[in-house]
Amino acid sequence: MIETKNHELKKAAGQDLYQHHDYYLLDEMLSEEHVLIRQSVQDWVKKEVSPIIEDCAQKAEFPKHLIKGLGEIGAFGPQLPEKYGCGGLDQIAYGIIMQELERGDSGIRSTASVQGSLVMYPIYKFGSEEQRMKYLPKLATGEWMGCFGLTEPDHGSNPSGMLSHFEDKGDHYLLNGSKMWISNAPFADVAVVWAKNEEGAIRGLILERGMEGFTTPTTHGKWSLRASATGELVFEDVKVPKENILPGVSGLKGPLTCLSSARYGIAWGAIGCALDCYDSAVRYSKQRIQFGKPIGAFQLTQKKLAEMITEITKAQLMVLRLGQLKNEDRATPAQISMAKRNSVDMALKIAREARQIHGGMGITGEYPMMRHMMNLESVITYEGTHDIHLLITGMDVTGFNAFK
Ligand code: TGC
Ligand code: FAD
Repeated sequence: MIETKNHELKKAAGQDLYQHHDYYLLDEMLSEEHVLIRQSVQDWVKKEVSPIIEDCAQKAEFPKHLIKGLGEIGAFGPQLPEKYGCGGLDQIAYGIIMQELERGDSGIRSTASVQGSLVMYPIYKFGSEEQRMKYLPKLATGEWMGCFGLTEPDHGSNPSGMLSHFEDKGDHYLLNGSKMWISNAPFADVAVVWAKNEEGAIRGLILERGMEGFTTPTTHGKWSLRASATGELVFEDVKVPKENILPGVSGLKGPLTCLSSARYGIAWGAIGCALDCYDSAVRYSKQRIQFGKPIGAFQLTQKKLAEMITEITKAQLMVLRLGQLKNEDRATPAQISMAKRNSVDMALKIAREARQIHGGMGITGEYPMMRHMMNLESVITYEGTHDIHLLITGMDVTGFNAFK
């Protein structure tokens, strides 16, 4: 009997046996459509992502062939109107899609959330109708891929100090500067770039691959998000046509509004990592025999699992309520910061605990914890670091700005 269980465990290693966990019956608060969307994205991830993702991460390769499928399942801009070829879904559906993609890998969710929240959303929210019609349908299918350039080598948490700038040359703008740590940059067809005009106001520009002076060198040597492509954006006297400026916004609130949408997606997405690690740990603890018993029968293992599902359930409740508020356009940036910070921190802790439950096997690519854990080190840093989000909450509750 004991031998049989350890044998079954070896057979299970490397397979995606994931099942959703809903301890507080939150599905009763979702629509049938939400549950169907979750199942269909989960099925797609099991079929297309799980079999290849470990290998891609080990080789530090972005699985570019998945882009078409991501477009087909509606992962690019699902929350934007159907008129532009997008999904026309609500914010909870958007969150569920991000959760299921990130359950597969944070890099896959990154690709989708950059495309939907950081490239398509600013074009939709701040763009002209011509810009929307030109870019959104192609971005929705994945025919064109986009990236979002805010961070610079010397300005990460403090983007208002950015140095990238452009001058008005009459019939075009002349852009100079650089961006760093840009997801999707190495293969993006389109870049939404934030830079200062001659008056120092931050504006959004749409750049296209092939513009003279615009290059996108790849960032190598990452230990995290290895299945996602990261790069720089370099602008050396790039002539940007005047019709490529986003007319609807000026100032830092432009990029920060986009970040609010992407951070909301991450708040759901990181729960996907936590669910995957918990799911694997529960199964392993029932099957792995030591001292003549499944390790799940020991109190210390149960403490780990009980705390994991408690924290997951709390985070699930938080993002569901946040989704309701977002559907009503009542979610504040500070509420979104709290959820992003909480979900990612929770997921990182769970990845570590779940890794321990798997013992030595936990460090191998047969199980997903190490990959999630490494990925989450980026997720806890990008879109506002853990401490920046704490300071946003601190400012919201006290009224004092502790950033500067
Ligand atoms: P501050 O004076 O506070 O704000 C400037 C203006 O922006 C408004 N605002 C927001 N609007 C919408 N959403 C938000 N979340 C907003 N936060 C602030 C604010 O009301 C103000 O408006 P107005 O009308 O008065 O001008 O700006 P600050 O310079 O003091 O900075 C504040 C701080 C530190 C919170 C902000 O800069 C920040 O969030 N820093 C973190 C930077 C960050 O998150 N970078 C992310 C780069 S993109 C990325 O990481 C993508 S990874 C994608 C992936 O692969 O998934
Ligand atoms: P810094 O801002 O230098 O921060 C370093 C440390 O100082 C952090 O711990 C921070 O919390 C702390 N700190 C900073 N200011 C304060 C303060 N006032 N009080 C207390 N502590 C403070 N950016 C984009 O624009 N587009 C992208 O697509 C993108 N993708 C990314 C992908 C990856 C894999 C990574 C790692 C990053 C990506 N980023 C992207 C950049 C990301 O948003 C930044 O790394 C992040 O905002 C932090 O900036 P920084 O790395 O310069 O760190």
